[in-house]
Amino acid sequence: MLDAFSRAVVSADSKTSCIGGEQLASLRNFVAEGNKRLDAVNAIASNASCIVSDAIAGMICENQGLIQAGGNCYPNRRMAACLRDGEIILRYVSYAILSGDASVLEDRCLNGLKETYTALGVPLQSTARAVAIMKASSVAHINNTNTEANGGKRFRKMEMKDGDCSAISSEAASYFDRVASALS
Ligand SMILES: CCC1=C(C)/C(=C/C2=NC(=C\c3[nH]c(/C=C4\NC(=O)[C@H](C)[C@H]4CC)c(C)c3CCC(=O)O)/C(CCC(=O)O)=C2C)NC1=O
Repeated sequence: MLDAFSRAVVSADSKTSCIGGEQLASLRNFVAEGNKRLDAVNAIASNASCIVSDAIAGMICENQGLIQAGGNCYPNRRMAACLRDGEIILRYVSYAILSGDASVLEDRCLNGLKETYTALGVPLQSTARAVAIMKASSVAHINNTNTEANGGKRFRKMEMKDGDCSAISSEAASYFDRVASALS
């Protein structure tokens, strides 16, 4: 498992070079923009159960066969496993955002997940759909653009300083995309 700093070390070592130039500039930026990263992680972690349950509910709304006999969210044991998996995936995405590196997500969550799902008959496309909804709602929480129309009764705005969050939100989006591509 690596983070932005250890990634720079590993990559420099593989070339027997010192860390400098571009790598140092990129780490300097990582530190300078660090509060945005922490706010992004907080935006997801503080709304995790809402993000997960909304995504699984949305996935089921679009495909109600999932909760009928023979569906992979039926009976309740499987529904619980699905909600738990949504939480696991979101948690690992938040670790990747915190460390600025996807390796924790890849190594500890995605490695072998497609094979496990295939063996258990967990539908990959439905999982990808739930992940896509989690991505949309997480990015909205990071950018603080979530609306009452989408949030309903549980709508809540985070206390955050206004600023340009485009870099951190597209980085976050890229980790969700990695989940989707690992399952495709
Ligand atoms: C650390 C990382 C980690 C991950 C990611 C993980 C996933 C994981 N999900 C599982 C099951 C499962 N996962 C789902 C998930 C779903 N079913 C659906 O229809 C939806 C599309 C989807 C939710 C979005 C279900 C229903 C099961 C139970 C399947 C069964 O027992 O038949 C299992 C089999 C063991 C178990 O049931 O607990 C694993 C290992 N475990 C881990 O330790």
